[in-house]
Amino acid sequence: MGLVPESPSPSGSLAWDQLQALAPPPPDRVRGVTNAQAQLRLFRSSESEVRVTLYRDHHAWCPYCQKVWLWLEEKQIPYRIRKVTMNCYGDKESWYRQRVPSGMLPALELDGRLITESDLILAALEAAFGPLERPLEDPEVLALRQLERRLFRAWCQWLCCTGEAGPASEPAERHFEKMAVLVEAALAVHEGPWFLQSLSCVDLIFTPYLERMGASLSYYKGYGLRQCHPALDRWFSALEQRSTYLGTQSDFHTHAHDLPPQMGRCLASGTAAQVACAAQIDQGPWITPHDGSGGSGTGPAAVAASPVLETRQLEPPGAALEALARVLKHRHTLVAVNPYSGAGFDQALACALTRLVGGGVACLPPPGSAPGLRYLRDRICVPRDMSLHAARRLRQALESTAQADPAGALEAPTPIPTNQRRDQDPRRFAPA
Ligand SMILES: N[C@@H](CCC(=O)N[C@@H](CS)C(=O)NCC(=O)O)C(=O)O
Repeated sequence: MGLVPESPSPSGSLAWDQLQALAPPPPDRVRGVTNAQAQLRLFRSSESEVRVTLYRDHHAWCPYCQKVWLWLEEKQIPYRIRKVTMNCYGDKESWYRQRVPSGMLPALELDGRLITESDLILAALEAAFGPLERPLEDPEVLALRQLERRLFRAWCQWLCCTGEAGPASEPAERHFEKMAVLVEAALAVHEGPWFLQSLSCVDLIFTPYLERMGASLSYYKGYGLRQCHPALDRWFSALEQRSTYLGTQSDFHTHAHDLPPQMGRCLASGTAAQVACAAQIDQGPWITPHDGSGGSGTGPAAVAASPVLETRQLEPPGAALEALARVLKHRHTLVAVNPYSGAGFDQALACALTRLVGGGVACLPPPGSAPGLRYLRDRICVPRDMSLHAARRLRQALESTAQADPAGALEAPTPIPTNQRRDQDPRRFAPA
């Protein structure tokens, strides 16, 4: 890679200041590309022109927030962002409850007027700033919005209500299939990958749940939404070429573990295909040798071979360094919140980051550090922490370092809780 200084420490890992020197400066969150860390988005406007504040959840788990977020980004409306905790991962901020007693997200302030309910929010934004390609109340748009809700209900039914493989789950699976075929037929009405002639509000309305369907059906049912539905694959691929979508896009691992507490439960079918998909999502490999440019499932050969089609976007340059910068920013908190971070964990983390940047594959972490490394691996949250490809690089580096732990190479990590995610309480990461 040519990035790594010549002389790492005796343990084989780079020193913290050497790692810091490799980390790129943070990108322009305010005027640059869509990103999950911004608190203000100006595009080409000045701050005095901001009329909108979006209240969305800290971790970008809320699908209704993603819909509004994408709309603002596609229309390049300047706005502020205030982040709020969801019940499943922490206590709601009291200032938010004073504003929105139900605590529900998203909410939006437009010229000082508070609006809740994502559809009403989009309607208010449309009235103020004009439609995104076609009005929400256009008859073709309305019919497609209803179809989105039908697909959503079919997904909930299959994912949450029928757990057994075989006849018990077949009607729900068949019904979902039928709805997905209707969505494919709707995509075939116009030329090009989108629901209408070009990207419109309809695509943004479908995005949050189609993203979550792809992830959850792969993890809990071993079902490849994109593999089974070529028009949906084409639609996802077109989205993956937009920086707006990429800035809000999550990954399969994040959704597989953020959905159970939000949905009540997600039932795994237990088939061989499902077990294989879940294992790949949880344990990798995230980067495969098929993949010249890096990123499991991104090169054509890897996509064909993998049961998990998470993205077709090739790994962009700089993914590993993006991950490095994000870990370094929160290094001390990451160590403090990790229940396994005893003595030596800091050293293990330096070792993993050295592997991440392409140096020190011989670097051995202190004995017993594997559980802490895997705990961190399992809590990377996309896009809250970093992009999908950066997360793959980091997961891979943490896991390969854990495997080099002479005392616990095979030690299983503590399972991620399914009824709540207080392990993801954002308070300790709040800026001072
Ligand atoms: N119909 C509402 C649904 C919003 C909704 O269900 N929000 C969930 C998050 S996805 C929520 O805020 N739940 C309370 C919480 O999680 O704290 C909308 O479209 O805005």
